[in-house]
Parts: sequence; C-alpha cells; structure tokens
Amino acid sequence: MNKEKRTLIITDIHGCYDECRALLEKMSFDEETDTLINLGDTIDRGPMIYETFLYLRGLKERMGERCILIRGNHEQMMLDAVENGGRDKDLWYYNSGEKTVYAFLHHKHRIQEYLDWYLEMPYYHVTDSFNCVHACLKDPDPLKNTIDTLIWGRDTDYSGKLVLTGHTPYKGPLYFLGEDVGMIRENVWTVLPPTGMIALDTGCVYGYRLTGMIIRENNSFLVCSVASGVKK
Ligand SMILES: [Mn+2]
Repeated sequence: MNKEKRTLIITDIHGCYDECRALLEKMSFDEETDTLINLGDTIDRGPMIYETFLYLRGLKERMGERCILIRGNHEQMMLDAVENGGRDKDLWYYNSGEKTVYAFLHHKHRIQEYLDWYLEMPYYHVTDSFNCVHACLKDPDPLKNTIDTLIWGRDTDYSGKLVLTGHTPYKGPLYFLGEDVGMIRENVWTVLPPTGMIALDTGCVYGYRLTGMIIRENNSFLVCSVASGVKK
C-alpha cells in the first residue's frame, strides 16, 4: 500500500534530544516515507547536543533529500567562529557555543571534524505551498532577503506567501498575518493558510515545549508539542 507522503516540521532543538525523539514519536514520524524539515538551531544551550547531531546526521544519511536541515543563527555562529576566531568566537561563546564545544569533546570528537556537514545546511527551503527559514522573511522571495534577516530577523509584520519559522521563542505556536497575530490550536487539523507566518519555536531549551507541525498532501496541517524534560 502506498503510504501518504507527509511533511513534518520541527525547530530549535538546541540539544534537546529526548524531546526531539519524543515529539517525532508523537507525530508518528516514519523516516521511510515522511519528509522532515528542521528550521535550524540544532546546537548550543541544551543538554544533549552531540546526540542530537548524531541522530540528525543519521537521518540525513538515510533519508537524503527528504531530510532538510535548514541553517539557524547558531549553526552560522559556530561556522563563523571556527573559521574566523576572534570576535566571531566571542559572539558564539557568548551565545552558549562552549556548551557545544564541550558536548563534542566529551564524546572525544571536535565539531571542527563536521564543518562540511554543517556547511551543507541551506538558508531556506521553498515548496509549492510554503517557504521555510530559521528566523523570518521581509520579502516573500527568500533570495530578496539578507542572510541576516533569514537567520536573525524578528519581523512579524508579514503577509506574503506562507513562511514557517523558528528562532523567536513564544509560549505557544503563533500565526502572524500583517499586523495581526493569533494562537494556533494544537492537535486540530486545519487548512494551511496561503499567506502569513507560522512561528513554531516554543522555547523547549528554556523549559517550555518543543513544537512540531505535520502537513498532509491535501495541505491540511496539525501542530502538536511535548513538554521540556520529557524522556525519550
Ligand atoms: Mn535562532
């Protein structure tokens, strides 16, 4: 039987490996058939950064183009720090980079060994129905935004083609359209809006929740989450 091709979106794992696995289980993630999109920020701040890396690297290896790992400002800070040192390293360490360094060292590795893997992460992903970036879009065309906007931006006044984002933590998933904002109800199937911005970072690493989104082939979607601290 042909299984439906679903797209699952997660974001801002920040080393919250147990919550990541628990959320994917809650979404009945099937790596054989689903497409998985992570909206960035896999490293820094959280407790199991190396385990998260190993898991996502394995998924990417097995799933290929069905596993899309978008670059966040934390991956970018790490890459800049390793390449340039100096003030870029200060900025990364100021944003919890040391935690990532020690997570890899603890497993007798250095993150420098895997730069190519992190460098492959794109700044955005485009589908027919929606775009994906880590932080935000000002122009609906990702190419017409600066990299700074894509990975650091915090604009919410947006009414172009639907964009899915993480980066700025809110206490629940939000939908922005122009100057309006509304909460997204969890565990309810809804039709995907054609425009606006869906924000999915719900601050798991700060003790709130890890949120994910399931998009079906018929463009209906459901948002669900797990609590910070949940065990795999
Ligand atoms: Mn971020």
